[in-house]
Amino acid sequence: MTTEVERVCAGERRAVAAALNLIESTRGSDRAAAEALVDAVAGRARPGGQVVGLTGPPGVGKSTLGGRVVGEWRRRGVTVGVIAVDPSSRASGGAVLGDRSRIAKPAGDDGVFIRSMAARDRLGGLAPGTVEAILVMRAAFDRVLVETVGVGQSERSRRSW
Ligand SMILES: Nc1nc2c(ncn2[C@@H]2O[C@H](COP(=O)(O)OP(=O)(O)O)[C@@H](O)[C@H]2O)c(=O)[nH]1
Ligand SMILES: [Mg+2]
Repeated sequence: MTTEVERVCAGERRAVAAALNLIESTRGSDRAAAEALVDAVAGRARPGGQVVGLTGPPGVGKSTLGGRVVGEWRRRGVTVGVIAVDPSSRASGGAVLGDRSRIAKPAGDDGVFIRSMAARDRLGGLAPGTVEAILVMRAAFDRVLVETVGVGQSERSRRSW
């Protein structure tokens, strides 16, 4: 556990991905480990770090703005974690592919880590585990950007599915 926490705090991509998988795991037996990990990283935010959220209705320009913000942060040499919360397809249970993380990772840039999370049936624009994922990313990267479905998007999607 200690090793995993240190690897997350060092910004190791594989450790961050594993931590996020643990948080999103639906196996009940993973929950205690996920909570222990989150507790361990919660106090390890990068000094001077920032968490920025973008929300709003679909098509308003969140991903476009977010991509520019990420580019500027990278120009300044800070590392960035992005969490993109997608409304879920009820049929597939997964994120809607067409709206998946439209903030693109600049090719060959290991200073940007992007993760999509499905909002599932949760209303209000955050996925289950989003806050835990923010705590992990806040320990791993200098900046964290969260793009959420606007309040109302899942609610509307729900009717059309
Ligand atoms: N005219 C104009 N179009 C924009 C602007 N920002 C984004 N767009 C366009 O609006 C569409 C939706 O943008 P996107 O960033 O995907 O919105 P999101 O759904 O909120 O993430 C895309 O076709 C963008 O190119 C803007 O400032 N002005
Ligand atoms: Mg978007």
